[in-house]
Amino acid sequence: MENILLQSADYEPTLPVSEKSNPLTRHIDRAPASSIVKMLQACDAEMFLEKSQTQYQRLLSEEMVKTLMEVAERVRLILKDPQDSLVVLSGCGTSGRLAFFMASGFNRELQRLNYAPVYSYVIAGGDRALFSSQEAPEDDPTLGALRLKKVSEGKKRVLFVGVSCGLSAPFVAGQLDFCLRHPDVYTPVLVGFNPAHQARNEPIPGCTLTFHSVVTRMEELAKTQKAFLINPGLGPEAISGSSRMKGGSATKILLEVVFSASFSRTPVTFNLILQHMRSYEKALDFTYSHSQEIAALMEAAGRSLQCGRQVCYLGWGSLGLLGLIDASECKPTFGADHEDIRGFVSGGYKELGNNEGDLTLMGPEFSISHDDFLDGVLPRLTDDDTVLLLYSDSDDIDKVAKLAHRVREKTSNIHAAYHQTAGDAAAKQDDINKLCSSTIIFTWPQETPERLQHLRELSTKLLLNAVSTGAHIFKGKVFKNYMIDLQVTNSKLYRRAARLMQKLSGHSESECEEALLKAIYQVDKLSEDIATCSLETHTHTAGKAKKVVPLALVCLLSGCSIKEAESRLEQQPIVRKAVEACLKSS
Ligand code: F1P
Repeated sequence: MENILLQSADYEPTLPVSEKSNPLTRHIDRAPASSIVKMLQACDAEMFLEKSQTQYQRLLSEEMVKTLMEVAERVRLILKDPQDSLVVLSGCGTSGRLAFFMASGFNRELQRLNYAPVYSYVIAGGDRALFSSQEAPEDDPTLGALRLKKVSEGKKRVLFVGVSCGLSAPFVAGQLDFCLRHPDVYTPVLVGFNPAHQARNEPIPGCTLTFHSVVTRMEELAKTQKAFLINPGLGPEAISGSSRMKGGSATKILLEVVFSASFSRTPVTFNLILQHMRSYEKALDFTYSHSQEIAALMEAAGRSLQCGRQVCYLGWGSLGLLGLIDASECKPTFGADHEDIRGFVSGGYKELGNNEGDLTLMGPEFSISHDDFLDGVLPRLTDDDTVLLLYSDSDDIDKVAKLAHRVREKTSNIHAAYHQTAGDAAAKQDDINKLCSSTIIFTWPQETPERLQHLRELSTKLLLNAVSTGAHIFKGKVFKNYMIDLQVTNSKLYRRAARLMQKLSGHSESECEEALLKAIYQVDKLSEDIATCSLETHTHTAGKAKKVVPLALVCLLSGCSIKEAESRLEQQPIVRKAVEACLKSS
């Protein structure tokens, strides 16, 4: 029943699906770990609901599968002419990170099959946004178009895949518009998870576009296959608006299905696509069949965050990269510090092959190799920190064991998620097991190596999303199913924060925005100057402040000054409890 309710137009009618709150997770903030995992499983399972149960296109809808087949055929054409053609993947935040993840993964796969690489990526904010939160460039459509133009200079045929889960990022709207204005070279593909009419219609400063107007033009061209829309409904996220979760997973599933089909030796058929999608559904069920172990890991990570300590993911290959991605998302989503959850990948930048190369000198957030971990983090580790190894039977087990030994000397709070194939269990892996206080062993059925890798990656993504989300719930960074300490660093996040304040406080839109601005600028009275500043200035200033939304809420609900709200939040660092206390007494 709730599944149907949450898809229906009259549930939170003014919000697009991607911003709605999910009835399944209404009480996730008070749930024990085992129930949190169950709720996440139920939410993720919604991705694969059939259309008959909802009113929108779904991942497995006939129309969707047909569109994927058509796009795969377009990619096939590009593979035949690598000299003059290109596939560009682009997005902001998680969507941009996954663009990089898939572009580099598929180029590697093409090289292995003796094809020339044809994939490029563009992420808003450049490579520094791969591992750190850079939300502001998301608002700039001109920058998006410029970056696309630059990366595809001189190409005669470009398939552009723009990902914006909420059909909302101006950066991507600018790129799609650029494609529509140069149809001789560019064919645009839009990936997102709202029906087209829910695309964001907010005017973008300095330009005449809205995301919605671009989507409307694309819909027209889609009729003649000059543009493609891949926008199935997935149901609302477990944490409202947290598109890194289902949005990110579905982006990965859809694009992998398309790109894999494009270079399969057999013709792309409806059933081939459908079967491939179903294999991800099975991978999801299989991952959550380890729900008890996932819950235990979530608890361990939560304990570390609660006592102000750290969670470190130490991964190999693409699983390590997923660790980096998961960790980097915690800052905008939960107002986390970059030290709270950190990812490290074996080989660091050498392994990644990102556009801008080694970024280590940009600051501590950009130290991402295991060596960086050994130098900078290991010496300070204690039993209060949680370390999670992410590896598989295709990695160098000796190296994993060596690192595990070093970590074990400093902390017993070491865990592992290990992927193996049925019948291929590695004996040496037992030694690592003995060093770890828990190991989740995922034993996969035999599959082709590349498909197996994709499924293991999805599984790892789900696991990490669960661990980091659950740990932040325990730290009090979620209220009901809302991110209560989100960063307010771009227009989408600003609007989300203002809406959340209205919902929780019952105050008017203008009162909430006033409180939000006071918290951003750290003042008790708004000057004329501040009130007339642009949204861009507000979001830029918000990037320098901490706990903006909790501060604004405490002030609004209790009528106290910013200083007093700060001291209340210091006395009660569990933001959820501080806000609850105000709600009770207001
Ligand atoms: C892009 C994005 C998210 C991020 C944050 C801000 O969203 O950067 O990835 O987690 O919520 O927005 P979208 O354009 O894919 O909807």
